[in-house]
Parts: sequence; structure tokens; C-alpha cells
Amino acid sequence: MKNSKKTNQDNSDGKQNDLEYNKSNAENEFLTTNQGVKINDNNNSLKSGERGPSLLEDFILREKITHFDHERIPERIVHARGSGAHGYFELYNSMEKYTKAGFLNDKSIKTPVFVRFSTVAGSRGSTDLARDVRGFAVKFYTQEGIFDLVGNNMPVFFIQDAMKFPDLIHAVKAEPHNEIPQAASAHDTFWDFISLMPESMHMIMWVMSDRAIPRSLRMMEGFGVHTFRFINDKNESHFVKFHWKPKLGTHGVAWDEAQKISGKNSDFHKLDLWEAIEAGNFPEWELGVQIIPESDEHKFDFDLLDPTKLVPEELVPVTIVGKMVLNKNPDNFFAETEQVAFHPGHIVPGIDFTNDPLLQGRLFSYTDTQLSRLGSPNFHEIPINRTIAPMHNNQRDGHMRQEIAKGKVSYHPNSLGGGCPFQAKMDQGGFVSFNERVDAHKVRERSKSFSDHFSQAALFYNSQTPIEQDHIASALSFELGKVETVSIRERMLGLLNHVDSNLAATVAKTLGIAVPKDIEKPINHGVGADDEGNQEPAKVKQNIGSSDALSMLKNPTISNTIATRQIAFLCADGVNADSIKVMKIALQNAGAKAVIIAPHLGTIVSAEGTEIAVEQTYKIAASVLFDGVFIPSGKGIADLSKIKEVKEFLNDAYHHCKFIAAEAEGVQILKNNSDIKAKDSGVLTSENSADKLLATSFIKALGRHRFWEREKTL
Ligand code: HDE
Repeated sequence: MKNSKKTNQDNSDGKQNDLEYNKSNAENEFLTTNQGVKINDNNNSLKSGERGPSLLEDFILREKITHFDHERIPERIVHARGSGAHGYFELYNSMEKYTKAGFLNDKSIKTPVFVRFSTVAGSRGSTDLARDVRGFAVKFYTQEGIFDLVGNNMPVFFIQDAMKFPDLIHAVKAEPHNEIPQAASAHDTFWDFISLMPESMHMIMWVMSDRAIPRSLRMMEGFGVHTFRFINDKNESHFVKFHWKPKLGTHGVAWDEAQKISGKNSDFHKLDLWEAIEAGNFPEWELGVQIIPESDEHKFDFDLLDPTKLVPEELVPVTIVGKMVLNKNPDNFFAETEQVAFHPGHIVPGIDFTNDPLLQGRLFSYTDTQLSRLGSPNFHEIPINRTIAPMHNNQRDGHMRQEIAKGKVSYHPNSLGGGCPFQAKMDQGGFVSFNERVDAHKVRERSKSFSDHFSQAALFYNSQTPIEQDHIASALSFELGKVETVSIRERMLGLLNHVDSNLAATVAKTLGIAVPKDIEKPINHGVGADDEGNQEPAKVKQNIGSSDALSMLKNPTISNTIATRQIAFLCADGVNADSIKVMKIALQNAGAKAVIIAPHLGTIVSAEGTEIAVEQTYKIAASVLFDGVFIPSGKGIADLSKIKEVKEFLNDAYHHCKFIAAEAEGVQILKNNSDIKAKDSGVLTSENSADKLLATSFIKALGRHRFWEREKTL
């Protein structure tokens, strides 16, 4: 096997394709067939006479069409829609006390990574802004082999056992009889399933929160979800939970905004990531770990093996150990983002699994899915999937084998090949599974320690600010409002009542039904207690009632940076160039981008007579694609009131709680807009032109992301 010649160090700008085709230089880069035959005519098929039938012997046409006919591969069953990027991971402090994994020991190593973010429910062409959990999968090309951290942007999951995964996915995907709705959970089958699965209630709180509608893939946290193990060189195990903390903070958009973005630009997240990297604004996350000694396994009021539970940061703090930087876009979407094959079973010495029954099921699923999706057990030979560690074994052949294995020995043990390749002892870096003692009966059961389904759902809900709680109630009202079967709505209200009675009552009001009093007790399907395998969910007293880290608005990791934010400048001929300049420079100095919008493309002429380049027109631009709005001063600005799209722009910005700033004549535009109440402190105005103080307070305000308090007045 030819391995990449690059080392980890020189590969830090992203893993490059190491498959080099015979490239000709630009002057003689002729069009050829796949066999290298130069093509003379790429426009006409071979025919018997100019108006005659095509000839079967046209190998050029047949090769081209055959390849085209087979251009598509099955999309991923889940996480079909994705965006990828290359980058690197760098360690701050050696973790050798806990793990012997080389990339977590040696600070001098820059480990190349490839990340794929995704939505779960929709198909490959669906919108980015669906309400959904986001996949956050990181492939580390370490010197000891590939480590995949295949996580999500939420720290828990819907179900506890892999056995329920196909059911969950069937329920959330478009309904099978009419393939409706696309990339949306707001339909009967999803909520039917959820209403019968009390174990999903914690995750439901997360997916009904603004975490499910991120402002940007660059502004999401990531989580390994399951409890894993770190193994050190003394073969000691510690439990570990993985976290990714974004340097830009964790932010969401408003739900109405998400729906409008889906119409205006369904590639909003994909484009945002692409453009940030192209502009050199490389997104960064810090890797954090929660480490729990083996001896503390049973210390918590939940089971560490239960993937519907998180470990509150108040109980076990997150230690930051390194950072990941994404600094290169893929060269080819299909070759890299589509063909990348993640697998939670891709681990390296120093990391190991636990018996989380969801993780255990995943360990089977991912290789299996690559076989049907990528079509061959040789998917590891696709450039994006290749390890940079030396690779030698006796696996041979199969569809599309790239390696030309030499010699006649393809078995072990052998003497004819000098015994090669050899098994590696533990001290030579050989992978040895953690020697966990397992002594049990073979059963189809779930541990009783998994049966508290409401305490952490309530913990999450109670940890939110009132604004965030309102958003959860609104999301539930939207989703359940779209459900047609009344008994499903009622069952859901019954479950919500176990989380928080006010939440249930608020949602019930919008559904026009009462929270049912006589609803059956929620049943834990599959959790063994009675003859039918059911057991009532247990309520366990919790150690803590609230955790700030669970709230996006309270979360201390949120920085006030406005770096990479897009601010719309609503302009027209006759605008004051100075007013634009002062605000633009101030925003740029804070790392944000000003986008000049005007009634026409080309240039506008300022009041001072200078020409200003226009980037977008009001026909193209929409408030939902921006983080804030500025209306500069200038006589010509008064005409903006006459433009229908400007009114819509401002209404949306206002309703989605964005910060709006305006100067002099710009202020008048706001006053002319009946929806906007200038008293609101999220609307910043100045009667002066080119007001530096206004710029300073606008930047400070934008650092808060949104003026959510406005919602109460709308
Ligand atoms: Fe996955 N999941 N999953 N999953 N998952 C896949 O693998 C599966 C689960 C996650 O960008 C599939 O290559 C089962 C939890 C991500 O390529 C498939 C179960 C978490 C991605 C699969 C789970 C994830 C996948 C589909 C329950 C968060 C996208 C295509 C036992 C920790 C990776 C593929 C990418 C993809 C199976 C549950 C994360 C079918 C059976 C929990 C981020 O193998």
C-alpha cells in the first residue's frame, strides 16, 4: 500500500488527495477517454450519415453515457446532507495521565482532520435550516491510525438501544406513502413514535430548542454523546465524554427566520462555512473532556452508559485539551464530503468503548452502511478515507481494489514471507481492548438504571432562560400543531406534563386541548419489569436543579465576538459616503463584514459625489441572511421608504430580534415603518451622521447576537 508521503506536520493545511493521476501540462491537456485516447469531437455521436442512426461501435459515446448513468451512489440513510472541511487538531496539554493515544500526548504533532457536518432527517438536496440535530463528525488522521469522533451538536440521543434506531428513523423521515414532509419532524409518524417513547423526552427538549436551528455550523457545540474510555500506558481506564466548544460561541436563529432562510437560500450553512474558509476566517473549536475515574462509575443519579443522559458540567467540569482549526475547503464535494466514511469503531490505542447499548449497535452499523453506500470493502482506499499510518495486512481483492499487493504470501502465520506482517505487542503500539470483566446472563433487557426519562429533560428545561423556554414551547406548539391525530397530541401533552406542567399547559393552550388528566402512565417500552417487558419510568432525585452550560444564552463559553458577522447596509444613490465609511471601518475592525445593498447593481453615487460599489440589490438580499442592519444618512436615503423590499427587510429584521442601527435620514425610514418602535433598545439611532459613538454601541449590541427581549412586545 502506498501511503501518503506527507507527515502529520506538513499535512496540517488539510489532508490532500494523495492519488495523483497522470496530469499533462495545460498546453497539451487534451480531452481523452478514460483509457487515455485523445478525443477529436466531443459534440457529435458517431452516426451512419449526418441524419442517420447512431452506431453501437461509438465507444466514446458509450463510455461517457455509461459513466454518467452511474454517477450517483446511494445517499446516506441518515445524515445525507452534509458539508465538509479539512483542518488540523493541536494539543494544548499532554493527556498522557489518562490516555496513551499519541495525538493526545505529543504537543508537537498537528493532526490533520476532516470534518463533516450534517442534518439527519432530510435527503441530500434538502434545506440546511431544518429543525434537526446536526451531525458533527471528525476524522483524525493520527500517526497510529484513524480516529473518528462521530458526534452530534447535542449531547444526548432519542433512544437508549440500537434496536430502536430503524424505528426512530422511519418515524422521522418523510412518510412512506407520499414522501412528505421533507427534512421535517413536524408530522404524525414522528410524534406518534416519540409519544410512545418516554426515553426520548430529554432529547426532545434539545431538538425543540434553538440548538436545532443554528446560526452557523461554525457556531455549534459538538459532543461525542456516548461515554467512551481513555486508556493510559498502565492500562488504566477512565470514562470520558468529548465536547467541542466553538470559538465563535453557540448561536441559533428564530424559527420563522429558519423557515424563510430555507426559501431564500437553502444552502445557507454550507455556503457560510465555505465562504468563511475561503475568506481565511478559519473556524475553530476547542476540544474538551470530562474525565471520570472507573471507581466513580456508580456515583451519579443516572447511568453513564445511558445515551439519553449527560454529565452536568457542575458535577464534572470540562477540561479543555486542544483546538481544531478548519482551514481548507474540499477540492471536490463528491470525492471528499460524500465519500468520507466515518465509523465510531475507528479508534486508536488509548481510546476504547463502553457498553452503552446505542454505541454497541453503532459499531456494527457504520461498516455495513459503507458497504452498500460506497459499494466495496475497499472504501478505506478512497483518498479521503486513507490512513496516514503505515498499513499492512493480508486482506486482498474486492471491488475496485487500488493496492497492487506484491508476492505470494497473503496469510498469517507464514514462513514464506518471513512472517510479515507481524502482530504488534501492546508496547509496540498494538491495539488491545480494555480488559473489562463481564460476567452475566444473556438477556434481552434494559437496565433499570436507564429508566428515569424525565429528570434530565426537566434539568435541561429548568436551565434555560425564560426566552429559551418560550422558544421550546413555541417549537412544540408548531410541531404538534402540524400533527393531525389528536390522540398523539394528547399523549405528548401527557409526557410534557412529566417534564414541566407549565410547559405542557402552554402547549396545550395553543393546541386548543386540555392536558389530559387521565392519560395512561407513560410506558417504557422494552424496559423489563412486567410480563410484557414494560416498566414505569422512575423518578430519581437529582443532585442539581439547573446547569448554566445547558443554556445558549447563559452559557459562559459564549464570547461577545462579532467576527465574521454579516451586516446589511441599506443604501441608495445620495447616501452619505462618510456615514458608510465610519460604520464600515468600525465593523471591519471588529471582524464583521459590511454588505452594501442598493436598488441596482454596479455603483451608487454618494451625496459627496463618490462612487460606491454595490454588492446586492433589494431583489436578492433578505434580512434573514444577515446578522444586523444599518441605515446610513443621506438625502437619497429618504427614497428607501418607497421600496417594498426595504420595508419587508426591516420588518423581518425587527421581528427576528436583530439589532438595527440608523443615522439621520436613516432614522426617518424606521419612523416611517409602523412595525418598528424606535424606543426599543435593540434599535440604535443617532441624529448625527458618521457617528463613531453609534458605531461603538452597535458593535457592542451585535455581540449579544439578538435582542430576544423584543419578542415580548411583538
Ligand atoms: Fe449514526 N449513522 N447511528 N449516530 N451518525 C450514520 O453511517 C447509526 C447515532 C452520526 O458525516 C450512518 O456513514 C445507528 C448517534 C453522524 O458521514 C449509519 C445508530 C450519533 C453520522 C448510522 C446511530 C450518530 C451518522 C449513515 C443507533 C451521535 C454522519 C451513513 C445505534 C453520537 C457521519 C453512515 C457522516 C451516520 C447508524 C446513532 C452520529 C446508518 C445504527 C447516537 C454524525 O451507519
